[in-house]
Amino acid sequence: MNHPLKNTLSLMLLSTLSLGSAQKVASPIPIGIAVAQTSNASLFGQEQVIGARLAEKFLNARGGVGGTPIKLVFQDTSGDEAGAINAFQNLISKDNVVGIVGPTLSQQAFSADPIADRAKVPVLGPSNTAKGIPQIGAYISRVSAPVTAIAPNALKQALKINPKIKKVAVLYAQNDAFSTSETGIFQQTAKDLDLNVATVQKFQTTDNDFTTQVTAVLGENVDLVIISGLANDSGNLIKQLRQLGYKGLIVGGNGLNSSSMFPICGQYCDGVIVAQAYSPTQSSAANQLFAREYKAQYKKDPPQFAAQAYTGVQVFVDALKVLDHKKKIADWDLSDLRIALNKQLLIGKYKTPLGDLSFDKDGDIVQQAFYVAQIKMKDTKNGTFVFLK
Ligand code: LEU
Repeated sequence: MNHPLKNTLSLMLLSTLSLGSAQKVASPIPIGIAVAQTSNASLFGQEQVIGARLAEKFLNARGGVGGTPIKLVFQDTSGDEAGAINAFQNLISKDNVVGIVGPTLSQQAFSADPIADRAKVPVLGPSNTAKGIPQIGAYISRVSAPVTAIAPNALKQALKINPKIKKVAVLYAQNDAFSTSETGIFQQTAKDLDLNVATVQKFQTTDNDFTTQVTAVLGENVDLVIISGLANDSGNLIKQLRQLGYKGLIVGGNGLNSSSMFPICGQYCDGVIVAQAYSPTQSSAANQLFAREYKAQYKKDPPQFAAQAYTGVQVFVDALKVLDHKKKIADWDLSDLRIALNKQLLIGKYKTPLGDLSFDKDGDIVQQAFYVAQIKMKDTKNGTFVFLK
């Protein structure tokens, strides 16, 4: 067992493995997509997969990176931290991706992003909106504008629709990092707007029965309800609020920004106000192309999470193109490229479906325009987000 040759062999093997620095970049160029393809979070992840795939198709049809195509490598994060960590590890060490678009939830990002950061692999969050995401590390940026930029818009719009609103109820999922971050902004904005926050109710993203919370809300006679949660929980909460008699306006956060919620709350989704970081009518040439392609394939307007995932892939490709001019991507050492890619993406300017964008020094998105939409249900399963602003 302890044959000297065996030790020599394992030493050789070890040094080959640690020669990660000798690894070249594969062709086609692998870009990791780590989003929720299963679990409740897949209600959002499905839209992200579609957006990323459209970017791959569209950008490769236009020459990829200096003639070399990109190839998306998908690793399902599922909906929890362990799933995201596992997906990130596979993408970094097994699939040798140049960078990662993901994960779906901020709750997952706080666990998985540090792994990529330590490995010096650039991450673009496609939907993480909690405070503090880009501050996780130098390799972490995002194309999803934070709660601070988004959430207040929905409240202001609700006050335009009903200027008489005085008393509000706030509900949030206390086991979710983004929901707790977002509710902080909602509550602060409500106070800034001189609204009276009559009650704050907590729930879990895994809850199905909201009788306790709804009873408390109804007891306060509020004229606005503000919800921060994910799609399944929020959908059920809205339904129960309406069924038990709540008649006022409802503002929903980023987790209510998906038509996947419609079959859950059905006709009761009607009228819910949700702020948006993307509009299908955004006038940039990049968006005209994206929206047209999406519509041709799916017969409806593209949703925000698809547009943001598309944007994440595009930012990587645009930054890779700049580096490719300096030295063909295939000639780069993988770890060197990852480091250079991170630097390049942070200094670039991008023309995307979200409009013109760049990044601040932390890696947070600098975006020009935001919007607000209201849900309009056609029947018990189908509806649309109608843009108010
Ligand atoms: N914005 C959420 C978050 O940061 C995710 C989104 C898919 C609802 O967790």
